[in-house]
Amino acid sequence: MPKIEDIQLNIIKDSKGEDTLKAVMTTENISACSSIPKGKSRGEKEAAVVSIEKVLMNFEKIKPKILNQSFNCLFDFDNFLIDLDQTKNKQNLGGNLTLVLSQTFARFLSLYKQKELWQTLEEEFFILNPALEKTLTFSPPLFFFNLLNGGKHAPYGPYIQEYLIIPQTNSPQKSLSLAIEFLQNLKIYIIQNYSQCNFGDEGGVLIPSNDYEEPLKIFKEIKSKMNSEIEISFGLDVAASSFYHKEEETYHLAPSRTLSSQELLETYLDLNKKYNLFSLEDPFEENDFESFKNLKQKIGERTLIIGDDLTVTNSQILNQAAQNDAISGIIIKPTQIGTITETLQTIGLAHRKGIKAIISHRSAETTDDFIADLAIATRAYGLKSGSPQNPERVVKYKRVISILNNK
Ligand code: 2PG
Ligand code: MG
Repeated sequence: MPKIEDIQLNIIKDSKGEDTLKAVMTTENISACSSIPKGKSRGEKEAAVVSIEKVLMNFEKIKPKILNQSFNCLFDFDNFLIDLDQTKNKQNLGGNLTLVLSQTFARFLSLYKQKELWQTLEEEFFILNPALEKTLTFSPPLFFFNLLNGGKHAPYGPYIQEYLIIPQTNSPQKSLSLAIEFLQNLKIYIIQNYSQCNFGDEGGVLIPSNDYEEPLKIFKEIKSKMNSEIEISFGLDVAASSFYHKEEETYHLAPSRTLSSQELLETYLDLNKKYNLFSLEDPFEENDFESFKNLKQKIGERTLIIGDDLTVTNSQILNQAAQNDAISGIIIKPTQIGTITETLQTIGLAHRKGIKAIISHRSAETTDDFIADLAIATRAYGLKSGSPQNPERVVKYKRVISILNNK
């Protein structure tokens, strides 16, 4: 391996207009760069995000140490960072600093080996999870499109954070085209019914109503008019921690609806009867494994019960969730854990436990398409990257399509 001759850390703007990190690693003939996103609805146990000022100071301290070393693989590089940090949640260096370096090193390695990023990640993934190489088969990831934004991602609207469509096709190209058509119809519907159409953080439309069922009614109407040959399923990312009242142990689902977890569970069963939900992400607050389990048992196997804030891409917490039989799917966000190696370990564990991994963007994104390569490399079940309205979201779907066209 060549030594990294220089690393630059730059501050760029994300899709919310806020500061985020971009790193560039160079040698004589290689220049690799990568940038990282940021979440608004963050799980309590996620890797720490430290301030940009502190990141810059930390970076100046560790940069000479990195430049002094030679790393044979991503695993070596990430372990070097983990050792330097010495905390469980990367609070010394900052998970944002470790991740931007880890991601950029993965690109650096690919360029050095003259391979595609997904090939390098695949190699690392199977080194970490050797038994999976023989058992995992490849099929393209399903796309999860968030077309209507609520909760923390919207200035007004329902308290549920994301209303998604999931086209049931193994053609990513057809899936994207269908989502674009659906979104177009949705915009027309919103303009006709609410006179103007605004958008939330992930490029989904907004509605001026707190009614949590309204978006599903609208989706159902649009779906029936489209009459598509490909089944269009619906999903929710409830992000229930964002409207959970700890002291009262209740959920404030809408202005006049405060529910116990049992009542919330029944609400989901009712919605499922009407809308045949394909997936329910974070249906309860992030420490309530028990309610996840109850829902999973009652709702039946057809609906994926997905952990995000619950599991925060952490293999130990995933283990706990699996032991509790709390989930059938897991959201994977590298920012939640702070290195790509640990991300690959968590995805490997998910595969071994029979839990479907869905690789995900964050609400404040950049145009980096790293997660598309990650999804292909790890044989992920799905990719969740918001609405095809915004370039920073579309670029990830398109990267999957382009990888598969050239594979
Ligand atoms: C989520 C994500 C992405 P955030 O909850 O799944 O959609 O949101 O990045 O704000 O955590
Ligand atoms: Mg989520």
